[in-house]
Amino acid sequence: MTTQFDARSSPLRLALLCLAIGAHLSTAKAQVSSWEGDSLPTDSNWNLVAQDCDPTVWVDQGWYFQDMDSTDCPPPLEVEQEAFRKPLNAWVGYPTFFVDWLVEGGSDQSEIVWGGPTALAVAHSYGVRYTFFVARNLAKLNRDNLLPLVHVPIKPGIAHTHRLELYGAELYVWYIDGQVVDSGEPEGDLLVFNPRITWLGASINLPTVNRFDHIRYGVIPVDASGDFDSDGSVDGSDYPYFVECLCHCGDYSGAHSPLNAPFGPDGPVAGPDCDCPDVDAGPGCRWADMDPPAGTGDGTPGDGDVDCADWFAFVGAWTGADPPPPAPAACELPPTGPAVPALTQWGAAVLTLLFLTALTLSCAARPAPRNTRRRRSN
Ligand SMILES: [Ca+2]
Ligand SMILES: [Ca+2]
Ligand SMILES: [Ca+2]
Ligand SMILES: [Ca+2]
Repeated sequence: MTTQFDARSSPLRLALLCLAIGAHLSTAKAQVSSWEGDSLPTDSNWNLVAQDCDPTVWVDQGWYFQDMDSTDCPPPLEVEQEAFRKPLNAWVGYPTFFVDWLVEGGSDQSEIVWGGPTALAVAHSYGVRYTFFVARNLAKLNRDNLLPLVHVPIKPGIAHTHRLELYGAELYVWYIDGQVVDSGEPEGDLLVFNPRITWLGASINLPTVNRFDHIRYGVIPVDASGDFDSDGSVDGSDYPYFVECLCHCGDYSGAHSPLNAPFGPDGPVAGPDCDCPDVDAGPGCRWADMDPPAGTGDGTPGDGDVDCADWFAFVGAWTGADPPPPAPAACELPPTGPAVPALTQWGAAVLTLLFLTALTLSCAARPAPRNTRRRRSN
């Protein structure tokens, strides 16, 4: 499995693809599969398992759109839909697994009862499954018809990041926009008995325009590793996801994702101007929180955020054959600047010097106290 980008769409993606290819020649197999919504699903090895009533689909700036209206769809289905599937057999036996997808469902929650407007499911052949439905204003999880359904209202009009994390048969966690909305003990381990992932868009009773930014899945990366795709290397395959972590700044709608932005000629090299100190990295970016914690911590890397300190740690951990890209604009050092810790000392020294100079000037300009002048006149 490899991360996939549409190299046709921008110089950035071409540069990233070259970095990724160079990295994969020298490292282990990536354990994350990623579709970034910038190509047709069937061009990214998704198997088309259902297509009815000729849905209109297109790709625009890193999003995959589905425009569907069942009004004129013929019987017996009278539904407009398309569904895609991939096997997960390559992940059988792994202790952890995640699915991360950013989606906006285009029609209201009444469609959820009928299975639309969007759904994503991971399941194996003997009962363990997680089926998510995402409408414009509501998300639902069905793990089993014998278990309570979980309904979560969501803000309409924007896309939301959903994330399922699985830890064997011990724990499942469902996040929306970085917040836990449901968790508990699974009915069993997903990664046995022909597991697979399926997703769809559908118009059953209401017309809809759905959009998908990405669907990523695989092994949960190790915290503070810098290794998004768990291939044992920190390189160009991890870089775009690191930059995304650097830039989300708590906004999970994809509005500020550098992976979707129309990059300028300097985009792939200089990087976007992002820095989010003290903003929670979120569950999808713990791997990118790599800096030493401030103060007297226990030495565990990571202080909770992904900011410029993490960028320098990421570059420090770089193992790719090609040199790492230059720092994002927000994280550039002065041209002749020293290393990061010394920069802080240097800044403190300048501030101290400025303070002392200001103090001296202030004292020199201050008139003598009035009572002193009185005493002299006496
Ligand atoms: Ca995308
Ligand atoms: Ca990697
Ligand atoms: Ca920080
Ligand atoms: Ca950090």
